[in-house]
Amino acid sequence: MKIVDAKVIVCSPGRNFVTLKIETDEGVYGLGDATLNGRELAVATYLKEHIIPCIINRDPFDSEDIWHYLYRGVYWRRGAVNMTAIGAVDMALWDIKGKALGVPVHKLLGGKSRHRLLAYTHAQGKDMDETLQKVSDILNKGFKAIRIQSGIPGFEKVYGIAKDKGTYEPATTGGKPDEEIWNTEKYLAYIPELFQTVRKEFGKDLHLLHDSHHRLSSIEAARLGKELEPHHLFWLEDTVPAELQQNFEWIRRHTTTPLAVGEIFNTIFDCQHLITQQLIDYIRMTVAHGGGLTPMMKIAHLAELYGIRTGCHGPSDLSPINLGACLHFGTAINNFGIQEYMGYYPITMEVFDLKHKFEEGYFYPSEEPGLGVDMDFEKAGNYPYKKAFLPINRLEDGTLFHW
Ligand code: CS2
Ligand code: MG
Repeated sequence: MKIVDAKVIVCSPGRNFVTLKIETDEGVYGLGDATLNGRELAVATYLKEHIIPCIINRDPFDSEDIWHYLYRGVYWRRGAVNMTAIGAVDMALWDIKGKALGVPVHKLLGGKSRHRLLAYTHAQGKDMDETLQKVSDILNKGFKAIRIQSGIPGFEKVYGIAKDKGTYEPATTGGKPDEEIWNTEKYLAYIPELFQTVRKEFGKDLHLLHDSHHRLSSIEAARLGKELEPHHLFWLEDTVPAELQQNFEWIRRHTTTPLAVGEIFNTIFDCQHLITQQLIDYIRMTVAHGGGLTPMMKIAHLAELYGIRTGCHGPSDLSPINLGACLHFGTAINNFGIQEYMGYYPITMEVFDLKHKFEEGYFYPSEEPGLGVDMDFEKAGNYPYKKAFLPINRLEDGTLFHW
């Protein structure tokens, strides 16, 4: 089997998505998600100009060698744009292998380690009341795990909270990023109260998660983790910016709240120290931004040795192709923890078709050959790319801060 062509499809059904379609001489094609929110065209161009020419005529079954060719072969390793492009190629190759052999991708990765996969979604509201109402709505849909985010008194916009009644979308279209304002003290004063109220209203059985979006110092994260201990979180995510990983040692010394990190990591080297020192409980790297299924399997196996479980990033700003790949990955590995599932705009699902069944808070493994995700290329053409940026964040005095 040979790769004969590859195309990059940039479309915007509800939001921007970049898809790589790899075609073979046997008529089988594979799909990979190459979306990098707010930097879509950088990955699309990198694929078109620098990667596609290198994979033509290669055998798609040689996915391990192709991965190393693209990772080591460029000399310039790592980085979100590079790794997202490599991830899309790798995803598409596994899709081709599965389709060519007539088996779902999880069968090639190790088979079925479970018959269903726990998923969490987001409850988010502009204030406490709206957030509690969302928790109740989500529970009625059958979810067993909910990430709770709420607008903070005194702030107009906060990460994780939809601008209107609709789905949360962090990027805004237009020529330049939006700006948000932040105050950590106000946040730290409000969040424990929010979780106390949620536990009081909805009881102990529900899994609760929370994301601090990299905004705390290590000592602030330790304080939050400690104050949330009575509410037994499933995880506290992205407390500190993870460039300085010693931070996690400080947080660990002070709290038993489980920690999750990794949505912006892109290689095993970003999480190796955190895993081998057991400084985290969940690794949140996802297939698209983590360089594909090939390296993600190695990361999962490393994490397995240290009792660390996975919790792949699954926002609506990655396409259903990434979610499909994450679900095969989660089906096959022993140390699956949970899968993020924000859901998609209905218009997104006019273009993409995900075969995994979702019911009462769980995904069920798809038996479709390959990744079990398809795309209507004609419909995709009706939704052209719209320039969009993720916001930036400033403190009240104007200092540029972490978003
Ligand atoms: C978030 C994301 O899903 C999450 O946990 O942190 O919504 C993140 O902000 C976006 O994916 C950025 O594009
Ligand atoms: Mg997050």
